[in-house]
Amino acid sequence: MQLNSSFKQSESFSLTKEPNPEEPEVDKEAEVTITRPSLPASTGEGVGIYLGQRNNSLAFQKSEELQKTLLLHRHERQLIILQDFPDPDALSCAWTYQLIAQQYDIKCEIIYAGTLSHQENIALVKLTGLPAQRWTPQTIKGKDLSCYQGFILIDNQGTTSQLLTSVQQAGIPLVAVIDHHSLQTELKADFVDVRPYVRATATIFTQYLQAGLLGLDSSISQHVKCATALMHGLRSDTNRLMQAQEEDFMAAAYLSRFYDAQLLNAILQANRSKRVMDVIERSLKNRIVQNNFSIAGVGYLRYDDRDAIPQAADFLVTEENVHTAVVYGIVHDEDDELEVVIGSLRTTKLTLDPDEFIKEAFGQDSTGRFFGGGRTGAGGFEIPMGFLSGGNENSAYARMKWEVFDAQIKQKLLRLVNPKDNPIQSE
Ligand SMILES: [Mn+2]
Repeated sequence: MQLNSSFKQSESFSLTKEPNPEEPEVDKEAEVTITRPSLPASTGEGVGIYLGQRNNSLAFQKSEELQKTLLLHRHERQLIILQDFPDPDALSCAWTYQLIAQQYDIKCEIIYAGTLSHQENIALVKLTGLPAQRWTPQTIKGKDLSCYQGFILIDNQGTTSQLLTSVQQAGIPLVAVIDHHSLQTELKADFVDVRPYVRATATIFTQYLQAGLLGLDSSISQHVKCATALMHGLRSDTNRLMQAQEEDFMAAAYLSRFYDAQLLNAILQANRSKRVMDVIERSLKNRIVQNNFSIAGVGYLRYDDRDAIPQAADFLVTEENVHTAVVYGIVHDEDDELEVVIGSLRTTKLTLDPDEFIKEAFGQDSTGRFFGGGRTGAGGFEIPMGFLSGGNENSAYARMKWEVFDAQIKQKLLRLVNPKDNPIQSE
């Protein structure tokens, strides 16, 4: 394969030649749930540079391994499974994988069970033509899965997807896992590249591109759009590069040769819907502040507006004397009477590990699975309501149900926020 030769090139890690000057601002983070990214914290320049070099060689090694895996799986059909509410990092990487795999005559479908909720994610998919499809747990049951020979997990390890069980039950083998959240469980796959110290999966995928797995070409519109999507993913997982480390900057520098700054700007300019604004308003009205934590329950919201929760948390954490915000609500899917409590945490406190905090606050379900987790600065949780789902035509019942969940979540949070206080009182 002609790709082999390009592995030799170290040129690909050199600096950009035609930088795209415009750096658009404003970037709201899309939600990321579950799992943890432990971080490295390089101190001192020498250490940083050393890590950088070592990581480059790991990146090359992993790229070679991935290429071998792709060769073994030529002519297959594969499913790329994303988390239920995919974020730009996941979406852009899945697309990149699809384009890389195409060269080996591997046909991939990118699927997710939930919805594209954040206005920027909708804009990303629309404006770039990103080929992701929504398959609900019902849809997948009606599909003939026997035509797929493998599945891939990208930017997740299967713990945040409702589709995993169906795919496993159909006997489809896991071919590859590429992620930057910390390892959840031992995963049996032909190819595993899980690097928790990397801030975005988009960085890992950009390194594959640099290693020659796909030669980007600025004259191919799809490549430009994919590079733009990767840039968006990278920026959004690093808080506009503010939490980026050397590797992420190197990746962004490489992408800057190909991405379309105007297109990225258009994606970032996507406006919030009125309903999202209303949820943010509710979070402001309902918040209680204790010990620099701002906590707000926002009641019921529609499935499509789920992303209003992290956006409200992003907003609440900007208040003076607040370092951490937690916003939660009951998200309901009218179609199948499904209800789930969804929450988001945002923190600017360096010593607060969102993953630890959420795991400690909410614990595990009966199967030992945590209700949530996080990465640097952000975390999320999902608590299924099971038997208590639905029945909301009865408004007294709906209100009572919300009050119980609201009180329980506050208790659990305040126990950590304010261990000595009577946890139920609010200020
Ligand atoms: Mn990510």
